[in-house]
Amino acid sequence: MDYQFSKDFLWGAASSGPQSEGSFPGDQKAEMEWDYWFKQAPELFYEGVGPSVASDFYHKYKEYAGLMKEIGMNSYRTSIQWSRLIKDCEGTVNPEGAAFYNAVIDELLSRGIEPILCLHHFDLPMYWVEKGGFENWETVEAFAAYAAQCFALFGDRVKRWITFNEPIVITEGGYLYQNHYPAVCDAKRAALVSYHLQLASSLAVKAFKKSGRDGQIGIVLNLTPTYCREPENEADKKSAETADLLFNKSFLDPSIKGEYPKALVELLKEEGICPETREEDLEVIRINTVDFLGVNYYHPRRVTRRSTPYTGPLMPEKYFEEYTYEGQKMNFSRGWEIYEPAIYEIAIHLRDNYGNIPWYISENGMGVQDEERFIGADGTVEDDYRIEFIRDHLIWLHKAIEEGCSCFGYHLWAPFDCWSWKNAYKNRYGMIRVDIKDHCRLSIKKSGRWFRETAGRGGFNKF
Ligand code: BGP
Repeated sequence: MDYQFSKDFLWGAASSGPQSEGSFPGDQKAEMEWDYWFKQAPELFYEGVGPSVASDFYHKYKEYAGLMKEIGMNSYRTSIQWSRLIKDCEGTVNPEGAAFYNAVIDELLSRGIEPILCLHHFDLPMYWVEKGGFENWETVEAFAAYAAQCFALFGDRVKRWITFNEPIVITEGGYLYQNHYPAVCDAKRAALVSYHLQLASSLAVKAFKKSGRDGQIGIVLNLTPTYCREPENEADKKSAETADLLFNKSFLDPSIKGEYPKALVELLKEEGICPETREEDLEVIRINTVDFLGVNYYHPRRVTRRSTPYTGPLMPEKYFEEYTYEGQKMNFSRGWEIYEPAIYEIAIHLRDNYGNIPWYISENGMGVQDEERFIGADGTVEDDYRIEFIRDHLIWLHKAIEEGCSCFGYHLWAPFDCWSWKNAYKNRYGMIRVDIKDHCRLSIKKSGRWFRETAGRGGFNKF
């Protein structure tokens, strides 16, 4: 086999609670930020589709698990919805929610699929949003208590936990670029939220150790390798370094090394937005580093020095401008560049600068609009572009592993089409098609068949 991966390699895919489950009468789920935002402003969501049904994983989890097995997955990451498991600020457990997650875990395990559970995927319950969300210290403590509850309820069977999915996106989406709730633009609040998210993550790690459960706990970060246009130009290089500091190192360093990069602290101080810290909290971060890392990789970031003076509210773009790389390969549906070698560069960077921490690709994928275009005569979505996308990324990942990088798996986003926040069902990511106009009818795409064969053989040959 030209590209052979290890026997225990994770072949799987990821989704999340809010993007797959839906919420239904009688499930006792509390409202979370996306339910609320959709109710307030449905026009912001593609074709007015909100999270209420999503992919109906709540009712169809057995069918989904069966199909996931059929496409060769040996592992599946999803997230527990805090708002489904816990009813209120007092931490009251919703028995329906607990029963649902127990059933999902058992179903997956019975099919030989390892459940990897994430504790937060952009979905803060409204009872905490109303108290200031992650700007409020109480939310941080409540997150740690909720995490401890999850370890107690499900830790006998779940062996890999994730504290947060893409915490930087919570900050940038909610407090800078306004594509997540509360959709404000305020760098000082953003910095505080980031710091509190890191503390919440570190406290969850601490709670996990205290729980005495076997297993490991990690964090999922979306790493965007940053390339500048003119690497020999000092100002250009600096623009890339600053973007890297803000978007990558701000969670990578405290989560893995237990401390913030000095340059980041200095920059925040210069801007007058550095949160106040307590020595005992920094100690929590120092001690409670993660066991492993999940890397979500979709696209690189290409920057150059500013050509015009920056005006407007404080934003990361004060320090750089993004530019289009001539000849870049694009996924036009999502507007994201496709650049496979970055996956190799991430791996080498983790090997050389982060102690070669064990990690896996926790998301990588290609969202395509109007996939109906590719339905063939027998009704299958012929998504050769997705097969090519996965294969080309795996080739670079394989090279990194050959060179000693500790990557233990590859998860595609997503096993099945799921609800994508404001983009709703615009772009389809799954290896399993979900026909949302026909009661979420499910069918395996061509990529699902390819994945089954690849995972089954533990790799693939050159074409
Ligand atoms: C990641 C998120 C996922 C998922 C994916 C695809 O950043 O963790 O939740 O949605 O991106 O992106 P999008 O849904 O914006 O197309």
